[in-house]
Amino acid sequence: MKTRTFIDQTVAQVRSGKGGDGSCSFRREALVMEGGPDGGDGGRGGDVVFKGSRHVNSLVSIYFQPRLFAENGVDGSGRQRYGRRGKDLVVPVPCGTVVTDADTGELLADIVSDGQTFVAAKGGAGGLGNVKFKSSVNQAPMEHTPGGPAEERRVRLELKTIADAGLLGFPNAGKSSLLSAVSSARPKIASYPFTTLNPVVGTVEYADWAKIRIADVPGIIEGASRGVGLGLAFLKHLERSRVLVYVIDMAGTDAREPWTDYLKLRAEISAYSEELAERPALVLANKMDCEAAKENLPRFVKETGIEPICISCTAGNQTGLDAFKEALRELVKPAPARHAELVQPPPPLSEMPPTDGDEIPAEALKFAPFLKLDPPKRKSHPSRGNIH
Ligand SMILES: Nc1nc2c(ncn2[C@@H]2O[C@H](COP(=O)(O)OP(=O)(O)OP(=O)(O)O)[C@@H](O)[C@H]2O)c(=O)[nH]1
Ligand SMILES: [Mg+2]
Repeated sequence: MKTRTFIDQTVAQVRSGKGGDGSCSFRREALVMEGGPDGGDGGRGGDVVFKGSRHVNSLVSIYFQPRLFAENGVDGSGRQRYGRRGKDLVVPVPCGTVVTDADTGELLADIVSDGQTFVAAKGGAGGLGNVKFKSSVNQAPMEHTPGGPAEERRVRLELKTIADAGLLGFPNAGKSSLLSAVSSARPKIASYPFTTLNPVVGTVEYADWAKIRIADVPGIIEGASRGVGLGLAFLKHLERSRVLVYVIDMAGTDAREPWTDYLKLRAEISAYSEELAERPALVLANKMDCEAAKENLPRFVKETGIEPICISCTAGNQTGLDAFKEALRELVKPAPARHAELVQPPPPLSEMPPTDGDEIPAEALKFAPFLKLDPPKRKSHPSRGNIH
């Protein structure tokens, strides 16, 4: 049986653990008269926690196991035995997961980074045993409290991939070929439509360690906004992208016309979201190694009024990819990684502030943070009134 391995939205039922009840008990022992209260507290119930993880890229595990229940706290018991607290249920989710209340639609959390946590259901507090109520005027208390109730709700989880730029185009336009040419991602490439069925993210790296994440999503065809082909549901993965990259098959494979491809693409994106269609965009003319592409290019410019960046992604015949990377960088403008600053050589000794004698000037100390030159702490002395 073929199972689904990529799920980008699902509904889960979360339930935290109930707190354990406090105990009401009295010490009973041979030869011990009126031993007094000794009922311990209950343990608190476990939380259900969603935790962002870069090792997870889909919500498939929650899809197949949507009931997420944490452990209850254990009741307290006699001899002041406290109940064990219930274990938290920590559920890893991909970075980019949006958590909403499935019943009210309220936005609860947007988990975007690795290690970020969100407590979806808080465990009940542990109850108090009767030992907590003893006092000089109440030496045999019968009071004890029950554990706090569990929290339960239905949450909707939706993955919105985090990428700076998104590739858009008809099936077979060469989106996956482009991603594998400019990044180390290896999406499946083949000459039949809808090869890519799930979003794939690759990272383009620049000489100064700046990085841009690009998402490749399934191809779009005319009528996608009405559900034709794979529809437009996967466009939610581009909602966080700052730049859209239209990849046009300039060779017109499958008897298509590049200029109508572009206009249809724009119309489908506008039907999905006007705001998305307005975002900054780059237009790429792919397959420029083909003769047909060279013939189609002037007509494309005339029909659309757009000068595309001409590229070719086939191995051994790659052209225009550097121009694309630079244009993309200009639009996204990522800051270089801090690593670049760290490899800067230290200033030459001649530029260091001068030192003379025993005194080290304050500016020179900035270059030697490893020297702990704070004045020694004064020792306490009984004559100063310290209590020992
Ligand atoms: N001649 C030529 N062929 C290309 C070029 N880029 C991609 N192709 C071919 O076009 C076909 C489709 O490429 P893909 O990268 O799978 O296209 P895609 O846009 O990802 O297609 P889907 O995933 O189906 O939407 C493959 O056979 C590629 O070898 C190019 O620059 N020149
Ligand atoms: Mg593809």
